[in-house]
Amino acid sequence: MTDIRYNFKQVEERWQQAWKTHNSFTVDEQDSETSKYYVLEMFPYPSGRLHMGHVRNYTLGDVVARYHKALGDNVLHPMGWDSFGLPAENAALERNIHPAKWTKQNIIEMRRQFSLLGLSLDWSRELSTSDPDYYQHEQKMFLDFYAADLAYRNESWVNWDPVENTVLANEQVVDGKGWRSNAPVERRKLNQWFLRISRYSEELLDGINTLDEWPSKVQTMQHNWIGKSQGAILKWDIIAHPQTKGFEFLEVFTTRPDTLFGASFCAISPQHPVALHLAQGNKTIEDFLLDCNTLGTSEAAIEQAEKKGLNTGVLLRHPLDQNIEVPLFVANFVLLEYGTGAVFGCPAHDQRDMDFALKYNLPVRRVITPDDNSVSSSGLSKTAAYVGDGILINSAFLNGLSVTEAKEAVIKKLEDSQKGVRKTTFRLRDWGVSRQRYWGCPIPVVYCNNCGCVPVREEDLPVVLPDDVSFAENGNPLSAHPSWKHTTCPSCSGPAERETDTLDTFFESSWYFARFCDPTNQVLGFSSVAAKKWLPVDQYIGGVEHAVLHLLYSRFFMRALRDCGYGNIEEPFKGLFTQGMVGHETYKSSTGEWLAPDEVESLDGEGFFQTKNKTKVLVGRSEKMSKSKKNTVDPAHIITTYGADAARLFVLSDSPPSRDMEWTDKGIEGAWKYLNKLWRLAVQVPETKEPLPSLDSMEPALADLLRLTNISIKRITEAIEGFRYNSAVANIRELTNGISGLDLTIDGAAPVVKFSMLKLAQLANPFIPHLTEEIWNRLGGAGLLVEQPWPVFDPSLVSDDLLTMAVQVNGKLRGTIQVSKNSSDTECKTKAMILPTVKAQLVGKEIQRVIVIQSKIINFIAT
Ligand code: ANZ
Ligand code: ZN
Repeated sequence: MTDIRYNFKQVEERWQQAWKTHNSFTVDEQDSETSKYYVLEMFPYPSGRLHMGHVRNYTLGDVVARYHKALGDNVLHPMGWDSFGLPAENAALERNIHPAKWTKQNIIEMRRQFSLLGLSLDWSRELSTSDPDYYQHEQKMFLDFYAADLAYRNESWVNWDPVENTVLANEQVVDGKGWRSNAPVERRKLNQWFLRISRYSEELLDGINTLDEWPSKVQTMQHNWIGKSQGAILKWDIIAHPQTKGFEFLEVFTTRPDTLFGASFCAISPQHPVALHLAQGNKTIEDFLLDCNTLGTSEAAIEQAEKKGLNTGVLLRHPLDQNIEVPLFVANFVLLEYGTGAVFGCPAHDQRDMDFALKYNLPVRRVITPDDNSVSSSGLSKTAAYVGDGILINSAFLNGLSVTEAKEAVIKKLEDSQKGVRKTTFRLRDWGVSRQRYWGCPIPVVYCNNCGCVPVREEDLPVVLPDDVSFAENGNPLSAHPSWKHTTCPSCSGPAERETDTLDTFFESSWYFARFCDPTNQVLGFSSVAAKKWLPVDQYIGGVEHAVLHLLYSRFFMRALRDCGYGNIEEPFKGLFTQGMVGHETYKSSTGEWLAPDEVESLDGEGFFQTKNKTKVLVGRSEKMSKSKKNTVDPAHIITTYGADAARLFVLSDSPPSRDMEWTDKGIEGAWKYLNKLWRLAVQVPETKEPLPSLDSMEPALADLLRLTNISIKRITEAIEGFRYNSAVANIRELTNGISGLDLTIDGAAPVVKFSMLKLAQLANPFIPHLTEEIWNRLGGAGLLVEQPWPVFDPSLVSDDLLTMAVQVNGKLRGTIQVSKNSSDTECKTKAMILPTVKAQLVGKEIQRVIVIQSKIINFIAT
């Protein structure tokens, strides 16, 4: 009885081979009949090894893809590699292996590991972003952006990561530190390429409202990141001062023009032109500016730093009152790139300004008083700003107005007297895309002494990265290369130098989903026809850490490409699902080193011990798997020990996909045990060709199983639709128990059990595709299971949805009927009329009227 042992190795290999032979997951481009469904998981960086986060992410997507295939959709489920980026360069440094070679090896290894998982991927569309076939198209896009003034070069202050030796986007600075190096970020001034994402601020903001299949937390994060603020820009005249020649006034942006009469100082950013001007010949100011520049440019860095200012000695005149003068400070919390890089401070109604005023001894002038009598304004704190709504006081012509009214009144006055204008600003900054790195897409421009910056001719694309680079020195190997950068100018044919910066790798991931729709297009990254056919991605799945990086850039990219003639797509991702992380307990030895799970063993009741020396191990709580804490579990090892189906089942069953899950030995063993149980059960199903008997003639136990089977179809379908995969798995187990609990000796059991087992195989297929395919085959199911349509339930057997209605004739109860919740009155009547007991009462009579009391009673009035 070799059948009894479930040989997952053989089974998984057999069916992976069969799917391959049948091209089961290759998209049919000719098919224009069935509706398309595009499922995509955020593509991986080819680090060389699959981790559990990958397993979870790609298994989640695989369930969606397999389910939609079964629904009859033409499913596109591709895979590729986000293969540019720093780790490859680090490998080059550490292991003396070329980034291209390292990347290639990693892709081969990861592709192998992915195929072990049995994912329903269309590998014929595979792409790798470091391949010139891929990046030549984005070089063309860059040139199109340049021509449309969507890409520009500008000298600007940047976040400089001193460890990675490169510029970081604001989005890549986390708490003032580089997102990967974790090193405090510095400020530097450099010539950089930017993409004009800010042109789309309003559109990107509005578009969020259409994304109703996105998690609301991601919508909110994007909303806040774009950060629309409505207010005014106002002019403060600079009172003549020996050091301010050439500067007549200062413009400040405010969202609270209503508080203008409470202003007690103005402050400018350390990089503001007035600050730079004042620093010339003033050592104190100069030193202060230098000190401020050690801070990154990101808002987070600035927010967290201690607030510091320096009084410049310059005085400014209030825009609406000649008699008020306030001091001008340089302050480290004023951002150069936001608003005008200058603010007025109103300590009474802004906490930051209040702290600043207390520190530098500036007046606090209250101009708003709460309008509800519960808080008397005299009782307000002397150190806490009042930021609530209220009525204006101490504010000349504004006195007595509400905050909203005052805002309008001030803006009108400012506009009339030409001291200010209404203004909407956005927090969203243009996207700096220059990186001083080798392993990225070359920016296709050259610099010529005669012509300046000149785009490379389209026919000369791609600008290919040179292979022979040295990583010996610090800095960018491209600029150190002896010959690569020397070229001729496309315009005057004189000598020119190539741009040696490469593009931020988020550039590649901003359009790869469109490339998958048209992977062999030689002319463009993708055609508008292909985009129209396949985009948007119906279901996108990935980590929430990309909420404002990749997801916002991609939304911008589609709009920018639309404006460059690439087709009419705006939103790239219709549905978004963000999955939780995979965690594991952490272990520390008695001497305080982290230990990997396979270095410890548990002794029942006595806790954990280090296998090597039997010393007690300290067990920490479950945390995201990470190399530094050694709490990782290698998927490859799990797959060789338990098989892909067990790994898939466990990551899907433990907790709702949106939440974090904890990897445990118990969990994976539980999954493995279940698979074995399912297999033993399937093997016992008697062979039969008998058709399913009718429900009325069935033994009650069989009818119950048939009902459970139908209910399971309904519940599992709904759970899959709602991304409640853990509930789906629970329902699968319930049906399994239902089948295994049946007494096979009951008369007529065989066809019912077989029917239920086949349905179970179908329902569990998206989760555990290999074993279910084997069961289907063994029980004589037709063709490949993966090609079968999704099962449908018989509504009359789904008692979940069934109600019992009383049937009366002339007010007297004559029987009951079972109807589904959504049945119409006519359906109910028809069903009631054919009840034998009702029929008997109606013989020879004429129905005068039928009274239906919804979901409760049908009463036939007959005479
Ligand atoms: C005066 C004022 C009074 C302000 C008050 C607030 C409260 P949001 O809402 O985030 O757009 N601000 C303007 N430009 C700035 C810059 N470059 N760096 C730092 N702060 C800046 O914030 C707008 C408010 O932030 C503006 O309104 C300004 O302070 C400050 F009771 O003006 B307010
Ligand atoms: Zn030239």
